[in-house]
Amino acid sequence: MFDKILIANRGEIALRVIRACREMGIASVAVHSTADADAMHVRMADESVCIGPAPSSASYLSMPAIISACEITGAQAIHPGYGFLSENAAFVQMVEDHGITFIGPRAEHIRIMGDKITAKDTMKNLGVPCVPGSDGGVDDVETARRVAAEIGYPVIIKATAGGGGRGMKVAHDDKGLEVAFRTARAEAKAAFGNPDVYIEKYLQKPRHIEIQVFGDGKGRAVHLGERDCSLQRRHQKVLEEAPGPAITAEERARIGKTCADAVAKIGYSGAGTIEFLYEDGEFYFIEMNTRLQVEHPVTEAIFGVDLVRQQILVASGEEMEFRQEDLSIRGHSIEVRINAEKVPGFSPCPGRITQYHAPGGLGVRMDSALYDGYSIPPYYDSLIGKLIVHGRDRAEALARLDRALGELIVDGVDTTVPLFTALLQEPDILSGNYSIHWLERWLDRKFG
Ligand code: MV4
Repeated sequence: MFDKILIANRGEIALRVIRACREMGIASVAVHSTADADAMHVRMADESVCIGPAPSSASYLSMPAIISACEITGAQAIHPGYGFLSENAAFVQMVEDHGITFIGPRAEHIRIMGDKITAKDTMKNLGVPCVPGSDGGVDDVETARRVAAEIGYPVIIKATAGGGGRGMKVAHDDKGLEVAFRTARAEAKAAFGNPDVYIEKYLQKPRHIEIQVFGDGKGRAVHLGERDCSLQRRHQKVLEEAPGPAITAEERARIGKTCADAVAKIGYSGAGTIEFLYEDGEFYFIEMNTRLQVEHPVTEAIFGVDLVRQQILVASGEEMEFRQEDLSIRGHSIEVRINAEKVPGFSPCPGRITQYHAPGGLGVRMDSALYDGYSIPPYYDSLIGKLIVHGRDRAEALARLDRALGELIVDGVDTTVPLFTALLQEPDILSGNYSIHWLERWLDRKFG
């Protein structure tokens, strides 16, 4: 096992990893930008290293600065958290070339899943159900027309280098296809330096369901059910829950096994998430994320497992602490993302926290790096906390969420808390009846 791990991240996820390290008797090294000198992750870690100025391009994304911090402190492994360098295959390569362990999948697997055409082709060959569409990329309008005629309109054109909703265009007929195809390619080239696009049948009212998988890197893998992440605004998740309100135990077991078998077959190591669109009882693969996700705590809550601990165990060459038959679901969990943003425009709202009080009690987990008097810097993501509740069933989780939101105090900046208080009044939210378009339609209706 490692003696010392460097956490190449900030905020609540850095604390999450430091906490796992401490429970495992592993020393932690925080890295920080000059803007984060007073950040909680710096205070909580055993050691810290300043790795550069405020912009993340010169600090949290600086590969040489992070590797130097490892060498200076003698950290044997790097946990990347989410975002920043967590899905950068070149970084993984560089880390390993320096004799340091990357806590995450192999560079090869990150590379495969980073190219959406290759990811889909790989998954299809592994028996994972995919959205009908082009086999591989589409280089010209004529091919695009032929594929669209085959699968039927509407279709969606996506950038292979995209993901997370960037670089997508919908076409409803032959007339719209040419414009959509050309714009998608131009935007893909401009945004990612790669014009390659592919085509899929456009699903009109799906849910976003993602399966948590975990591999030991030696050909064994498990699944930990699904999360429903359909409540999103502009591809930013707002609320996530597990299990998915629309998913049956039979569906979970089936798609879960398909996913676990797929990642076992490629020798995947560590935590991964396989994203699906779910419509009319069918799952359609869209992307795979090769990192620990923001919303992992809802899975931890219902399965009673520590995913970061498993990541560290597997990265150090030890076994994960469970097999599929050891894993079962207890109750229901919901996470809401507390952002320093002003609702309804969601404009970022950095500033000084004049008062912070975290909710507590049975079934409540608050993952946050806030403290009284902390100043949220304007340079980074506006996520300032995650409130995760767990109950015996969905109704209890919802009641607990309402209760916990009432206890939470974040003064000095605007937050997304009022959004969740309002959502808890909505019959569709209370019944779990929502698709990926529900939130934006509700915001339009409510605020215009
Ligand atoms: C789609 C789709 C409908 N049909 N693909 C957006 C994010 C990226 N991961 C994939 N996305 C979508 N792909 C097909 N074939 C609709 C979306 C989509 C979406 C997906 C998940 C969550 C929110 C979304 C919001 C708008 C569009």
